[in-house]
Amino acid sequence: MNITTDMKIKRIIIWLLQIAAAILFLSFIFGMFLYRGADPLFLPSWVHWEQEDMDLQIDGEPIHVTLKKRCLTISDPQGKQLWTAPDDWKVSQVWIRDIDHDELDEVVFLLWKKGSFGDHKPFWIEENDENWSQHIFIYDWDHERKDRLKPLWMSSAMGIQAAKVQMDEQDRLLITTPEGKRTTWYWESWGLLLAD
Ligand SMILES: [Ca+2]
Repeated sequence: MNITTDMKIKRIIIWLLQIAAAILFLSFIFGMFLYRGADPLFLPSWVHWEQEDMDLQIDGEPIHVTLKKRCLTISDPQGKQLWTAPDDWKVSQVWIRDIDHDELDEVVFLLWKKGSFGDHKPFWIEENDENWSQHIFIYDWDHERKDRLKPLWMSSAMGIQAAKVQMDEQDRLLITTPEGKRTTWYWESWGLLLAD
């Protein structure tokens, strides 16, 4: 083996090592991207993502509700943040409505999150899964709390795909699937039930 051939082999080895390092680096970045839940690439294209920017009152308290870039935030009229959804919750729609008919409005939203269950998974489930799924979360408004939101009802993974949800005049949820099938859900004592 002469000196020229030897140098060529060294160059090829260095070149291959550089490619391997680049692949490792990109895999690491991609893994971090997935882990942090900055997932928009992987959620279905049929999801209807709404943007909201509204001033309103809930239980007599003026608030500002913002839904931007899949993040839900509730602030006071001066702009001080009262509550914001965790980074890994991707909120697609929000309503301030009296869904349980107790004459007080709740904060209701449709979101995507990892894991079929929230913090309160059934005792027979040992480990939450890592799949993205849709959920409906409902919070009471509580003036005593600094963040104002008191969890009322957090659904586990919805059994149906909700491309878009509308709230009717009776505060029922009309859920439309990507195929266009619509079902009606209403509050009954403890949770949402499917209407006949
Ligand atoms: Ca209510």
